[in-house]
Amino acid sequence: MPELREFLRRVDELGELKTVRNADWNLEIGAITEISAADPNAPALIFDDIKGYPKGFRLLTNMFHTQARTAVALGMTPELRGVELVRAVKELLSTTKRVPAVSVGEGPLLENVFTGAEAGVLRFPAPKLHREDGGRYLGTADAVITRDPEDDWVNLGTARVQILDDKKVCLYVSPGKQTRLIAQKYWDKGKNCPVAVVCGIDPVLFAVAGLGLPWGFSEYDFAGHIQHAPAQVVKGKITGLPLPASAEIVFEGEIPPPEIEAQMEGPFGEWTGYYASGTRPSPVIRIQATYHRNDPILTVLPDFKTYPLSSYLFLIFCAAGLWNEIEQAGVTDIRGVWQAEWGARFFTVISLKQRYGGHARQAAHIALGAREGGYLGRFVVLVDDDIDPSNMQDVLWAMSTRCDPQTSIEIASGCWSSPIDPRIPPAQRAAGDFTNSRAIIDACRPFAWRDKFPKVHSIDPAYQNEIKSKWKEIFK
Ligand SMILES: Cc1cc2nc3c(=O)[nH]c(=O)nc-3n(C[C@H](O)[C@H](O)[C@H](O)COP(=O)(O)O)c2cc1C
Ligand SMILES: [Mn+2]
Repeated sequence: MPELREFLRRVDELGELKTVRNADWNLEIGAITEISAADPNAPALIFDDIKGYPKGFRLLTNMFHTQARTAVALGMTPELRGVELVRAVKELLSTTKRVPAVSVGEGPLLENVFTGAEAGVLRFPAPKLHREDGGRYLGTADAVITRDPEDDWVNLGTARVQILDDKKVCLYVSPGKQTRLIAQKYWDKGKNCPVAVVCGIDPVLFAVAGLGLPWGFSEYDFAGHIQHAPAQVVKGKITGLPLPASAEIVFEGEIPPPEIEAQMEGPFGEWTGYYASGTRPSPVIRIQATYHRNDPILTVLPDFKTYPLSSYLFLIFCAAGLWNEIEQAGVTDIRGVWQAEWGARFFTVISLKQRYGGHARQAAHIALGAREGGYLGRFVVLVDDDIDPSNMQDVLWAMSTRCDPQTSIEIASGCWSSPIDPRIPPAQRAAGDFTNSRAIIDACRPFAWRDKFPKVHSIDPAYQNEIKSKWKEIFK
């Protein structure tokens, strides 16, 4: 899948694109998106004629709200669903090759370039999404581009970007993220870190910028692998960083060491449905250049309590990555991994065909200890292979009927969480301890007496079809 605009054409063909006119960036775009997002089949929304902005300066929300759109964005067939979609992404992730970006002289991104006094971010209709947000966010569905000054590779990571004024933004980058580790290398030498931020972004680049790749593995190279074609880049005029040639909106600048300048970032309504990370002094970017295509599209990914997971993209990548991590640890017969729409990484389900006593628990323990899959979780539910892990009705039935709380629930503590975990107690938060506990809920039939477990009664598919065709009028 190449450009955002091509993706939108395909989404439109599926009948999943709607245009909204005359909305205000101040709360209305957020509210319209929040109300529409309560419907699991909500279309992608293109906002145009945004109050105070020229016609054509557009904004996109609900990009990956359905599994069909997520599949299309990844160049897959829109019919893929649930575990099958996770399996396809898992294949992509496990056959990783580096496909380096290629430099091109020209690209639509260069249609409008502003440097020096002309550069500024208020020309874009950045929304204030939720009432108590600390301000307008230009970067939500974005990628922050930096270059490692020692090993000379280019990193892309998604991090939220809040506007301070026309020439300055601040960003929230969690400890340990590569974007932060790279910036720190410049800061340690007393230098400013050169940076570019893409905030009107192609779907695949957005997908990979949110992934945890190994140190030294450029997300550009990974995007090339996923889209089966190298990413095309143009050279940034200020930083020399490679910018995606078909991006909608990019700005360049530098991040001074936080000892020199830091500003309060947040609060921001997070994907958990809470304002958990609050406000804290954060690095700023001094803007030096802005780029945009004609009639640019700002990509926006707001999160809401009514449907906290406003993106299937990350749910599916996360589940696929965890599935690979479990298999790489040598645990076989995993039939599917899923993360609940209403809990995302806090609620993981693993379905497997049990082969020996302890098999299911092994899978769960790896889920807790895995580098990516083990981050920011809470519940890991184990189910047998007759349960579809992406079907919460099935999963709750298995939990209700196969799990004995006293013997089937296991608790682990001191696990890797994050400041955005709303359940970190205040004193622990103040002490900078962002660990939490996890429950493994074993909802598999106990292996030793699985054959004595009461038989399931449900209609078999063949008889079901026979009855359906015999009584067609009833089952229309
Ligand atoms: C939609 C979305 C928003 C995110 N926002 C942030 C953020 O504001 N700050 C942050 O540190 N990580 C955020 N993340 C997680 C990082 O993008 C993710 O951990 C990524 O692997 C970081 O890449 P890096 O290690 O190359 O910097 C977000 C991820 C997604 C998908
Ligand atoms: Mn990275």
